[in-house]
Amino acid sequence: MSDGKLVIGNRRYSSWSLRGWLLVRLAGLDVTEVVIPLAGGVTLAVLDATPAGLVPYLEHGGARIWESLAIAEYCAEHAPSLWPADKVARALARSIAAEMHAGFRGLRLAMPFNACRAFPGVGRNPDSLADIARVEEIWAETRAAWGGGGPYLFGAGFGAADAMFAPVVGRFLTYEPELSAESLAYCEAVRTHPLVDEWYRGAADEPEAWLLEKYEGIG
Ligand SMILES: N[C@@H](CCC(=O)N[C@@H](CS)C(=O)NCC(=O)O)C(=O)O
Repeated sequence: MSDGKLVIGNRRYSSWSLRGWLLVRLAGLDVTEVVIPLAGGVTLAVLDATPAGLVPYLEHGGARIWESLAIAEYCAEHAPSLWPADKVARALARSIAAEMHAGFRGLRLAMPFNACRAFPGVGRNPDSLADIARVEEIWAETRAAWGGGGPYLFGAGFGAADAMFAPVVGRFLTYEPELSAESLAYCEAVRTHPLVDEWYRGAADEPEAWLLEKYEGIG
């Protein structure tokens, strides 16, 4: 018997669920996964299953946790290495994770997450391009300061900050905006991480009945 449940949206579309799922898996929490196909707006089954009407939602050992950053903090209580050990690096990791959580609306709106499609060149507008430039700045500065020991933002370990940016990598792979060689290398490192790859394989296996024209008829 598991210690709780993780409610997520379907893998093809649910960028926030990818964050929560990665965090829970990285922390090694033993939970039953409940996957709800998203309706592309308000999903009644999500409203029924979660306190805030949003996925991801985690119940574990008597705790109820929603909002991706809160899930990150809860998971880090079980796996402290999700955040960097150095206090200064940890402050930066939390700052960029929070910036990701709170912002980048232009990017989200113009380039909706779709783990199974390629829409190269679509979605470029001043807002999305400004967000992409900021993401690249964050990645470059973080890796320059802390990433020397490996391919991820803070080096060798895929941590909470990487989990927060994983769906952005997914968007970049789908919409193929122009990126620096360094950003492309980071995208490759994230995409080939075994857990991210597991998510993508799961997305490819989802039933056709879950496809939404809203996210498939782009471009
Ligand atoms: N701020 C929330 C955002 C979660 C969110 O917007 N999730 C979307 C799916 S990716 C959702 O549940 N939308 C409602 C729906 O599709 O019914 C978090 O950090 O977890």
